Formats: sequence, structure tokens, C-alpha cells
Amino acid sequence: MAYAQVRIWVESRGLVVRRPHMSTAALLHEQELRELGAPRHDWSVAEVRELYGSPLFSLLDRAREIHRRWHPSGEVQLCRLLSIKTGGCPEDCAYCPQSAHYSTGVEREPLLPLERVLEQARQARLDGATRFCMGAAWRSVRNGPEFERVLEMVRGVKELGLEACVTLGMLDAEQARRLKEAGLTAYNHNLDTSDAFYKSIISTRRREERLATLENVRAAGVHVCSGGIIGMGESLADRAGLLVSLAALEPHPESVPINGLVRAEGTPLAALPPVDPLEFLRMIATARVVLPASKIRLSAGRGELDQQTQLMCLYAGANSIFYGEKLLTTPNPEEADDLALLARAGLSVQSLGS
Ligand code: SAM
Ligand code: DTB
Ligand code: SF4
Repeated sequence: MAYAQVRIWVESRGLVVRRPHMSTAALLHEQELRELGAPRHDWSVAEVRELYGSPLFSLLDRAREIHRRWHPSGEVQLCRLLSIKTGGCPEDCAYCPQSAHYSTGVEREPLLPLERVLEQARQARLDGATRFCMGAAWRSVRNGPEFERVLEMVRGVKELGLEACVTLGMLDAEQARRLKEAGLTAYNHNLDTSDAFYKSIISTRRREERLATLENVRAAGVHVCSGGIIGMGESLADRAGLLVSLAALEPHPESVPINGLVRAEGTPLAALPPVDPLEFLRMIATARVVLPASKIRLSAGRGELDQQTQLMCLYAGANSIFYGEKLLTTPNPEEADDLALLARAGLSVQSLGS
């Protein structure tokens, strides 16, 4: 095809904004990449908002196509979550039952002994989990014996052959480097919501501090796990804004947890209405399109979804579930029910060898 024809063909489909310096080859390459749903870092809020609000079946078709292309095994990963240090957190995250600012009935517990954590990790492995995530209700990591113990936990979990993920609050570059050295697979640190809505949810830290930690994690060569929560009273533009912020990270986070708010008694958000299951599905499908290569994780809030909706989330792009009767401090669906559902649907579960 001559250059002029290519240009007319591509531009008539609105697929590429042609920059004057682009060669035909570059034009075709970019167009091809877009057709494949290649990772992009320039999504706009309006574009993502439109995608989110498109007719449900069109959104599902698009998400499914990208999911099959980028995640052809279709396997579901089972992740086990454990709170290694519970409650009494100085931050005021309005959704969180572990914040010391609210009376939620969560009992404070100091950092667990190493052996207790490894016992749980061994059990998780026996139960079929391939990723073990450890959460601490800290604002940030402090150097000293507790951090040394967390490093031991990471080493122990990795020795079992499991992926190890921790979420410990803010982190400096040296701490990230030491976690990498211990073998950490991924560090979870959520952007949680849009830049604009963030201030109405948390007043004790700035979003930029969150981004700085993500940079430290990335620089250390640890995978970034970052996502957010829906159902906190945010607008649809805020949901789109969260995905735009995640997509602006280069490269995209390897792992993106999508949580539905667990409405914990005593938190300022306890009385909000539950998330509409179809909105949860739309958020997962939109995340799949915007972040094609990332592992999208159907995380907290699954207990409020019926099993059919959960399956639809896996169809539309979710790669994993938290598997186990408890998240950090709140309940999660029964393991036996999850296994039965996956079996009824004929879904394959990721194993340690795969
Ligand atoms: N303190 C660390 C931090 O905030 O990064 C790590 C633990 S914190 C509990 C990890 C994440 O859990 C939060 O960023 C938030 O996205 C999620 N989370 C906490 N409470 C939640 C709730 N009630 N519903 C849904 N997700 C929640
Ligand atoms: C994430 O995005 N979700 C998980 C994990 N990262 C650490 C935490 C969910 C917590 C739900 C509320 C609780 O059980 O305390
Ligand atoms: Fe603390 Fe993390 Fe809960 Fe915020 S989300 S209050 S930082 S434990």
C-alpha cells in the first residue's frame, strides 16, 4: 500500500493520531499494536470513562479478547493473604478497619513470630495457593529487628517455592533493595483511588508519597502490585482516574488488585451502600483493557458478589482471587465453595509447576 492509502485507511478508523515525523512502518506498527491492545501510558480519563460506561456486552467482548490474547492459559491463581501485624495503624484511611483513628473492634497484634507465618505459608501451599501475601498495618517500614524478621519471612516463603508479596506501607530505596535481596516477588502499595478523590479518603499522607514508594520498589527490581478500591463514594470519573494513574506508570504494574470496599463497622465509610455487582464487573473489564499485560486481581469484596458474577469477573479479565477464609481482618468466601465453583466452571488453577 502506498503511504497515502495507509494514512487514509488508518486515520479513517481513528486508530492512530499521525505525528508528522512518523514513517509508514511506524504508522503500521503503532496501528498493529493498538489492535493488539498493547500497553499504553496515555489513556485519558474521558476515554476510560467512556469505555467503562459502554454497553456491557461490548465492554466484555473487548476485555475478553484482550484477556485471551495476553493471558492465554486462562489459569486462575490462588493467593493467600495473612495479616502479620494487625491494627493500631496511625494512618486515617477512611475505609480501613485497622486505623487507630476508628473504633472497629479489631484487636491489635504485634508482628507475628517467624514460625507462625511460615506455618501459614506451608498450609497455603498445601491448599493450592501459589502466592503468599503478608500485610502489616504500618504507615511505613522502620529499620530494626521487625524489618529483619519480615526479611526472614520473605526468605522462608520463597524457599517454599511460593511467590512472596508484602504490603508494609511506605518504603525507602534501601529497604526496597533489601526486600529484593531477600527474594521478594512483589510489593503491594495501592493508589486506592483517583488523585482528586484521594484527599477525601486519607488526610495523613499525600499521594506523591505513595508514588515515591512505587518508584523505590520499581528501582529495586521488585514487581509492583498496585490497585485500588471501588465503592467508597467515588464518581465514575474517579474510577477511571485510578486506572489512568496506574496506566501512566511505566511499565504498568505487574499486578493490579481491584477491591470492593469491605464496609467495616466503625469506619467513616461503614454506612455506604454496597457496590453494584455489575459495576465491579465493569471495573475488572475496564482494568483488563487499560492494563492488558497486568495480572488483575479480584481482591477484597468478593463476599458481596454472587458466584456467577465472580465467574464473569474471571471471564472478563481477572487472573486471581484471594483464597482463604480471611482477608487481613475481614471474612472472605469459604475455600471449599471457591474450589467447587472453579471446578464447576472447568477453570484451571495455576500450580507451582505451571
Ligand atoms: N498499611 C499498608 C498500606 O496501606 O499500604 C498495608 C496494608 S493495607 C490494609 C493494604 C490495602 O488494603 C489498602 O491499600 C487498601 O487498598 C486495602 N484495604 C484496606 N481496607 C480495606 C477495605 N475495608 N476494603 C477494601 N480494601 C481495603
Ligand atoms: C489489596 O489490594 N487488598 C488486600 C491486599 N491488597 C493486602 C487487603 C484487603 C483488606 C480488606 C480489609 C481487611 O480484611 O482488613
Ligand atoms: Fe494503615 Fe494501611 Fe489501613 Fe491505611 S490501609 S490505615 S495505612 S493499615
